[in-house]
Amino acid sequence: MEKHLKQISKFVSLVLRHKPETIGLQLNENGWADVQELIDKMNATGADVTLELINTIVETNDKKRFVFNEDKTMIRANQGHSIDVELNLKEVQPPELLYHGTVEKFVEAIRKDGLKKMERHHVHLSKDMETAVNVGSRRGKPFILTIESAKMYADGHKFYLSENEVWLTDEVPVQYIRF
Ligand code: HQG
Repeated sequence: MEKHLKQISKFVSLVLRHKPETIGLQLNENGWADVQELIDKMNATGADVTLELINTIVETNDKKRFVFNEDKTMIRANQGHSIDVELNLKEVQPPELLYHGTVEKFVEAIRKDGLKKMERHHVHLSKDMETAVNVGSRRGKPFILTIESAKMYADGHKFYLSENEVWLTDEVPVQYIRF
């Protein structure tokens, strides 16, 4: 069951953040999908998805990746999209420092160009180092960068906080990064 949950959660992530077309689903401009349509279209590809399972995924997902609208007829990913959706993220003042977990092999390029958003909409940062360690560990031995976010903000860079507490910004120029 646990394994099935994780597998479906990854599939939902793929569909709601990156490739809705794999199941012939259309998201609206704000990234929302109709819950029943999502279920039906996933099942049409041979998956085994129920409303109960989707509820469990939304409620128990370790990073709160997904959220329902008020009447629970629509679902979307909180962040992490590579497709073009308008999330209307709220702009907020960041704490003094934020963290980014990466790996050694990217450090030289980051020293040169700063942090770039790459395939995603934003550069992802966290307020605690532990999260950054986890993010970096996805790719190998984590290398943690400390970001002088208060200084960036004072210099006019915008920050957004997603509903699941991921700090987002367009880029981090190298002068704000402590290696
Ligand atoms: C690196 C997961 C070379 C950057 C995680 C990262 C997170 C550069 C990679 C969320 C660079 C992009 C985001 C530059 C940045 N040159 N490499 N100039 N600038 N990079 O996956 O932050 O499971 O797009 O360090 O937990 O790793 O999807 O970003 O290593 O929260 O919910 O380029 O994704 O969440 O990789 O991860 P990603 P990320 P989910």
